[in-house]
Amino acid sequence: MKFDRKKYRDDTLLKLYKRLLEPRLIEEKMLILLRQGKISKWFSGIGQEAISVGVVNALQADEYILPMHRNLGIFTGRDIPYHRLFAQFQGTASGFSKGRERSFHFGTNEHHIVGMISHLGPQMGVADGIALANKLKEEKKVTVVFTGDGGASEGDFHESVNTAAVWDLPVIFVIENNGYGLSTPSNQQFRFKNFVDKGPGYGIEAVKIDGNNILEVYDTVKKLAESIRENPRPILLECITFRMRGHEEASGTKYIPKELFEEWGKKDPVNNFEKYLLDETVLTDEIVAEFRAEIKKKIDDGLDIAFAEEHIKPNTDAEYADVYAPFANNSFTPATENKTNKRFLDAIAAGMKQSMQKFPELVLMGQDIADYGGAFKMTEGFLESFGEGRVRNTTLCESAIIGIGLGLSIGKMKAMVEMQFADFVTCGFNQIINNLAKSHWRWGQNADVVVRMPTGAGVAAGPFHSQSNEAWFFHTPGLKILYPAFPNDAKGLICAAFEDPNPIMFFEHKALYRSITEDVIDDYFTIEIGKANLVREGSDVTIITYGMGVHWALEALNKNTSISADLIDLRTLLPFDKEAIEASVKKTGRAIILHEDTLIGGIGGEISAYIMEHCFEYLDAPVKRCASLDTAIPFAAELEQNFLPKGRFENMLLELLEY
Ligand SMILES: Cc1ncc(C[n+]2csc(CCOP(=O)(O)OP(=O)(O)O)c2C)c(N)n1
Repeated sequence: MKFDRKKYRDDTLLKLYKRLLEPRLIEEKMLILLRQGKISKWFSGIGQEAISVGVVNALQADEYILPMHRNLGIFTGRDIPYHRLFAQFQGTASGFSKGRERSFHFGTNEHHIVGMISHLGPQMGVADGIALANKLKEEKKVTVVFTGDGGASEGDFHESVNTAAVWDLPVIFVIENNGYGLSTPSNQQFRFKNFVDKGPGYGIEAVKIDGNNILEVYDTVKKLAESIRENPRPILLECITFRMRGHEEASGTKYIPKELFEEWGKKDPVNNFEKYLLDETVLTDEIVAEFRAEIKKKIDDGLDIAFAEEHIKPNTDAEYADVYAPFANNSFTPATENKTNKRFLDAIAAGMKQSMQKFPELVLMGQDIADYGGAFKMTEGFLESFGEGRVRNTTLCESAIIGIGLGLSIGKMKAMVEMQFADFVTCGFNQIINNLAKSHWRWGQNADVVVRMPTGAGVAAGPFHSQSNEAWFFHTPGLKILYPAFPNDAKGLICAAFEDPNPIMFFEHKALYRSITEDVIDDYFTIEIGKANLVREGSDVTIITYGMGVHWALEALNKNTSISADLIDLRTLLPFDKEAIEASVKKTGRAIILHEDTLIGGIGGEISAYIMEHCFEYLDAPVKRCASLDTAIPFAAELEQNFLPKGRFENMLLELLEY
């Protein structure tokens, strides 16, 4: 291995050497502890350390790094106290995730590190978001994100690199090409020869280096970072390396030819650099011994502290307390009661506009939302008012864009992501369910993202432009779901959504956009999240519904004026207003839940169960559910009407009253 020290001084070389020893010595200790049964699992980065160590030392301390499972050197390089790292590995309290997460799956803003989620690829979208925040604030910072050669097969790689390319985001995508993804060799993973070949395909620069050569990594990243800070753009950095141990310790290495270990053993990043420095007389045997002893002592001291720490005592209240980031949820009362008659769509747009004025850190993202004004023209005129930095036309990359939302939060900004149709959220599902929803609970990072979801049927648009998919999110702790039925509520709730620092799925029924109007408060105001609205008051039955269901129920009640019903518009589905439901059902003794979504696994099931458990003694009849057929949504208008519950609701309501 050839080292070129360029103009780097001795102390720089010595520092790099010492930094390189840290992950190696920690890992050697971990392997012993693993054999002794003192730790449970270990993903080894032995043989690949020069990449992490080169990268972290080439960056400024406040530049974010998003490492993967073999990048211990990033964590040591940011001077995380060893005992905290070890506590994290052991799942004890002085780690970074209150025992909720494993080894490297945590972030720490104090150290400007965002750890991975198991799914690997989503990390890259988050890096784009941090880079976007830096770029919008003109902070001249670079963000570095890691992926393996296997993880780079994921769609997230494409989406994130492509979006970074189009938006000139200051990100270095480091690909640690170690030839394997678990047991799968590269030739079963991809056909191209080098990742650098992908650079021109995305219209960006790409650089390939020897990942085992610490000086090459350090020097390359230093130069790239300097250049990117001045001239923001993404760069692919392919680091050729090899994993000297199994995917994780239990999985062995039988599937890798022995010769490869021999060949790469000779290219060991630590031994080679050590030899080079000894030859150059930068290093002496005494210094080697001194560094090793010092690090070993640090390791032993850290382990003593971490192992002495008590196991976490479960406290259910504490577990629940972190599901959401704290939010006062106070309603903002409007300055005046002045109102203007507005359509549903215009009410939301008005709320968004006032939120953009209130929060200069709020960024809107979505396909065609800029010049074109969005598929439904929700953001018409926004570009002119707020500029292309904050009103962003996105690539057709839902996953990357939602990941960018989380990255913006890490960069202390706020995001709105418009799904062109709620149906397309499937392509960003992973980011919502696993990243946005869980990151506060996992390591205290909120995801200040509102995902707007134009939803619902009734417009004969077929199976992929009409779905009601709120129930998919209802089952995910950490999300909030808002679903207004009236223009004024829509405005108050969209403003509340931007106030709330948590990830919010905001459902807007497309068929309501232009079909209903209401007097909407002109000034900025919010409606409390989690509070239902009693739209009609009665005594014989409780109708619980939301969205279009509220209008169907009103139609049925207007037709059957003799029915005395409480009509509850939930407005917030998660967390739903249990008190309002309980109070009403205890009064009426009968309940029917109506929703446009399909029946099985729908929100009605949960509400019904809640009523059974909490109001059983008050019920005079079984709780009914009225929902769409359990099929996909058909295209032909007649079939669609048959699918929807509207035509069945009145009968079910009458049956319930007669029970
Ligand atoms: C979406 C997803 N699919 C599968 C896995 C299981 N898995 C974990 S690591 C891994 C291999 C990753 O290979 P690579 O990205 O090359 O990184 P390396 O482990 O070689 O460092 C696989 C298949 C996963 N974590 N996430």
